[in-house]
Amino acid sequence: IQYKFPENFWWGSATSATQIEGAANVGGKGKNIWDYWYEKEPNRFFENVGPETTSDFYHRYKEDIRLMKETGHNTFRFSISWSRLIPGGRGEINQEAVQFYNNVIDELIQNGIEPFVNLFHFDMPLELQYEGGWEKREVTDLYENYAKEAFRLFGDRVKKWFTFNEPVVPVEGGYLYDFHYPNVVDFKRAAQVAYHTMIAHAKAVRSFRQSNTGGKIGIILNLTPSYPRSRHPADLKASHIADLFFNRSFLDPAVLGEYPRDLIEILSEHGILPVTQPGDSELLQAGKIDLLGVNYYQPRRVKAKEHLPNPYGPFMPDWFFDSYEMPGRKMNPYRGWEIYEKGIYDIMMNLKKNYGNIESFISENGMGVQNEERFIRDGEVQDDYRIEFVREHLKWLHKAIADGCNAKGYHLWTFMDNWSWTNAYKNRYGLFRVDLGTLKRTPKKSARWMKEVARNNGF
Ligand code: BGP
Repeated sequence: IQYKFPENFWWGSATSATQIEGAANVGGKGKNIWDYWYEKEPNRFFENVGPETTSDFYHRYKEDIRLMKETGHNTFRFSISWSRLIPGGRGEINQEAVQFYNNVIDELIQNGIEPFVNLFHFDMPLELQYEGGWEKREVTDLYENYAKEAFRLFGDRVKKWFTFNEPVVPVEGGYLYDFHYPNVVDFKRAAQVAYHTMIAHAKAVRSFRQSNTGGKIGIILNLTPSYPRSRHPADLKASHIADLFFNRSFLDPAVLGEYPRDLIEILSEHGILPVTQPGDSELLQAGKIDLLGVNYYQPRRVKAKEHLPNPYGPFMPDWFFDSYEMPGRKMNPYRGWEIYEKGIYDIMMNLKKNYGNIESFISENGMGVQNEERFIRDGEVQDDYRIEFVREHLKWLHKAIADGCNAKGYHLWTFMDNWSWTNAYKNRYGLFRVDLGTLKRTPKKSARWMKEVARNNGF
C-alpha cells in the first residue's frame, strides 16, 4: 500500500433527499421548489424526468445500505427533506417522515455506517419560497425551528450534523444566473439571500450547542479555489474578488464567525449591503463550526476584465473578473468540467494556514459522465476514468494530510446514479448504475475498486 490514510478515516459517499428519495408525493411530504419547478417547466433542464421517483431510496433504503456496507462505507451523508419532515415548512411534524428517517439512521448504524446528516440541500419548502424564501428574515426562524426538531428527534444517534450543503449554489442559481427557481437575477437580493442563509446557519449552530445532544456540527461548502491567469496585479485582484464572492462569503463566517472586511467594502461601495439586525455579529460568532465539509469538483480560473462592464446592464459579480480557460487544462470530456486534482491540496493548505486548521473532510468529489451505458462490457460499466479521477484526487489529499492538514475522510459523489438539479439523470456519478426502467442497482468497476481502498485504508 503506497498511500495509507490515517486510522479511522471516513470512507463513504454523499447524496441528498431530493436526488434519491423519490416518493415526492408519498408519505405526507409537502412540496418543495423542485417539485414545483419541474411541474411548471419539465423540459427546461429535466427532459421530462422529475423528482417524483428518482432512485426510490424511500422504498429501497435497506438494499442500498446493504450495498454501502458491502462497498466498505463506514460513513454516509444524506439530507433530511424539510418539506417531508415539516410539510409547508412550519407547524406539525410528519410522523411518517420521522419513521422513515429513524429507519434509515438505525439501518445505517446496524450496518456499521455512521450517518452524517445535512439539513438543507437546495430544497426550500414551496410555501416558504412563496413567502420570499431566504430573502425573508422570518424564514431563518422557521429553519432554526426545523433544525431544533431534527436535533431533538435524531440527535441521540446522529453525531455529525451539517446545516447547509453548498449555500452559494441557490444564491447563484436562484438569484444571479437563472438556473434554480425562483429565477431572479438581482445582485442585491442575492446578497440578502446569502446573508440570511448564514444567519439561519448560525441560529442552527447556536441551538445545537444549547441542545447538548453531543456530537459535531458543520457546514458543507463547495470551495472553488480561485487561480489568477498571471501574477499581474489586475489578474490577482480579479481572482481575489472572485474568491471573496464565491468562497469566503461563506467560509469566513462559518469558520471565523465574521465576514471579510474587503467583501463588506465592495458590497457597500455598490449599495448592495444586506439588511442586518442588532446582535447579528454576536450571532455569527455563535455560528462557528466544528467540522467543515469540502465539496471539490473544479477550480475557478480568473483574469482581469478585458472590457469595461456595461454601466446600464445589471450589476453582477462578473463586473470584477472574466473567467479564463487555461491552455492545456485537463477536461472531463463527459461533463465539461476542468479536472485539476491539486486543487484539493491547495484548499486543504489554505484551511491549515488561514482557518486554524479546522477539522475537515472531502464531502463531495466525483466524476459525472453522460451516456455512461456506452462503457458497459459484460454487464459492468468499465469506469476506469472514475477510478483514475478518484485515485489522483486521493493522492493530493494524502499529501495534504502528510503536510499537516486536518482532513478526516473522503466522501465520493455519489453512491448510486441520482437525479440532479439541472440535468436529471444525464450526468452519472454513481459507484452503482441505476437502470431508470427497473431501478435495479448494478455495481460499476469503481465500486469494486472503492471497496478495496476502504478495506486497505489506502491503495
Ligand atoms: C454538487 C451538488 C450535488 C450534485 C453535484 C454534481 O454541486 O451538491 O447535489 O448534484 O454537484 O453536479 P451535477 O449533478 O450538476 O453534475
